[in-house]
Amino acid sequence: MAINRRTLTSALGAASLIGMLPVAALAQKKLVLGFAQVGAESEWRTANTESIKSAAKEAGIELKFSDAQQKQENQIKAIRSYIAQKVDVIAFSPVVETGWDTVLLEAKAAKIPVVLTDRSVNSKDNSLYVTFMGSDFVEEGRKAGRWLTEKMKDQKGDVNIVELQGTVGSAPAIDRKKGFEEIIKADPKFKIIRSQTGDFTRAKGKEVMEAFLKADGKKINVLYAHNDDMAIGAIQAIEEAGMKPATDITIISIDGVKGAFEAMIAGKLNVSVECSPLLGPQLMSAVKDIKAGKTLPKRIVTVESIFPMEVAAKEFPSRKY
Ligand code: GYE
Repeated sequence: MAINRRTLTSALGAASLIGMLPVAALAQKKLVLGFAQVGAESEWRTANTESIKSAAKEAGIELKFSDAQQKQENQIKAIRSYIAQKVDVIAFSPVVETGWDTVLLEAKAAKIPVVLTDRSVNSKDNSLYVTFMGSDFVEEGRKAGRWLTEKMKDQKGDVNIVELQGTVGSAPAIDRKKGFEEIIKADPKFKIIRSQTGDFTRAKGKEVMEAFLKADGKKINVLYAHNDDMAIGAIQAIEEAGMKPATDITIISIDGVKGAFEAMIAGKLNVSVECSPLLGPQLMSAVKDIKAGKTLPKRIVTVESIFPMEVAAKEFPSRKY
C-alpha cells in the first residue's frame, strides 16, 4: 500500500494523541468510596462490614474503610480524611444522631456526595446527604411491642419490663424505644421498671442485666433488648442468677443474627425482630447511580420480618447473617 501524506499524518497524529493520554483515562476510572463504619460492637455490625466489603469488591469499587470504635470524633476524622483524599462518594453509619452538620457542610463544599447507611442523622438540612438507606427502627420497636402485647394479652396483673437500650443518642436506641413504648402504653399493666444502656454489646448487656437482677430479681417478667448481642449477654446473667431465660423472663430482642437463632433454638430467647445488615449491594448501586447523575429517593427502607422461637429451627438454614 502506498503511503500518502494524508494517511501518514493522521496515523502519526493518533499515535501522538494516545501517547499524551494518561493510562487511567483509557481504561475506565475506578470509583472510590470512603466508608466510615461505627465499630465492631455486635454480630450485626460485623455482618454489615462484611456485606459492604464484599459488595465493593464485586462492584469493582475501590473502598477506603475505617472503624470508629463507636466514637463520633473518630468518624468525623475519617470523613475529613476522605474529603482531603477527594473520594468520589462518602458513606457512613452515624454512631449518634446529632452533631454532623459541620463535617457534612465540609463535604458539600468539596462537592462530595454523602450517603447515610443504616442510621440517620438528626439535621434540619436534608441537602447534606443524597439518601438514607436502612431499616425503620420505630417500626422494629412497634413489632417488638405488638408481639409482647399479643403474647400477654390474657395476663392479669402488672407485666414488669426491663429494657436494655442501645448506644445513647443513636437512632436505633431512640427509635426502638419510641416504637415499643407507643404500643405498650395502650395497656397500663405493661410497665418499664428499669431502662439503661448496654451500648449494643454482649459484655455491657450482661453487666447491666446483672444489676437489674440484683435490684429486682424475680419481679422482672420481661426483658426488651434493643439488639441480640445485649440479649445474649443478659441470658448469661439470668442463667448465672439461677433463673431460666425465656421461661422465667420473656426475652425480646432485635436484629435476627445467627446468635439469636441459636439462642431461640436452645429455648433461651423468645423472639427476635429482623433488622438486615446486608446493605452493601444497595450502597454500591447507589454509588454508581450517583456518579451516573441519576436521582435517588431520599429514603430507601429495608424490608424486614419478625422471628418467634417457634420458627427458628426452620428458618435457621436460610439465614445469611
Ligand atoms: O441493631 C446493633 C448494632 O444500627 C441497626 O447497631 C444498627 C444496630 C444494630 O450494633 O446490633
